[in-house]
Amino acid sequence: MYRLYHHPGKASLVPHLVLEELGQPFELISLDTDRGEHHTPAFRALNPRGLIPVLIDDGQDLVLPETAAIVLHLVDRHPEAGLAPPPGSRERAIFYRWLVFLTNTVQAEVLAMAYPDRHTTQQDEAASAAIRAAAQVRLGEFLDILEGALAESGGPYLLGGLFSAVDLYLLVMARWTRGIPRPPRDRPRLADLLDTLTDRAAVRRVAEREGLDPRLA
Ligand SMILES: N[C@@H](CCC(=O)N[C@@H](CS)C(=O)NCC(=O)O)C(=O)O
Repeated sequence: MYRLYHHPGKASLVPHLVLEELGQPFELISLDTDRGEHHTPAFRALNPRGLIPVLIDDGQDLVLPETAAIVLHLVDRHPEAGLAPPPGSRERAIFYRWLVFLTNTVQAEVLAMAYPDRHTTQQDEAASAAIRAAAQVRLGEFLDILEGALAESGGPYLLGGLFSAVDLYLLVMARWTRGIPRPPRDRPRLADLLDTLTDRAAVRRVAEREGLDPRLA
């Protein structure tokens, strides 16, 4: 049995989508981040950084923070679901490329945009606004790279004809960047992919469970 610490719309949305697509039984444990429930000693014992998500895999006596690590663990535990190409294959290498790009480049930049005060020692609004604006420019460039990847793969997915967990990661990053000056849907291939993903029954169920707009991004 899996248990996922989550808060609607946060990074936990990625493994929530993966678990639903896998069709595996899981339990959601909601943390109210507005009330600081992710900073309790009990939760920090699971993740010293006090960040969501954390996955508990009872079957393996495993406590696993970090979104990308959780995604990799889940797709490897359930290879029959085909949410990632087989390890060692050329396609798996491309899967790694986009997973790492999404987590350590796109997601990191979104955090700079969302929490600019954590990226400067100058606690004034002008410094935060400058950091936010620069992050939005870079995010626009990253979305262009993803649009190019869809052109190169032939689409509709990042791995061409193969739907995989990196598309679900991309969906959440697109959701988080939907408010920037040049949002993901300004790019035709990304717009088509987002429509394809939000049409999926599992994605709709997750959006409803988290109380999110079914369009998500
Ligand atoms: N590298 C971590 C980052 C996780 C993260 O930033 N989680 C955010 C939610 S999107 C969080 O828990 N924020 C609470 C806070 O910063 O106080 C991962 O990918 O799991």
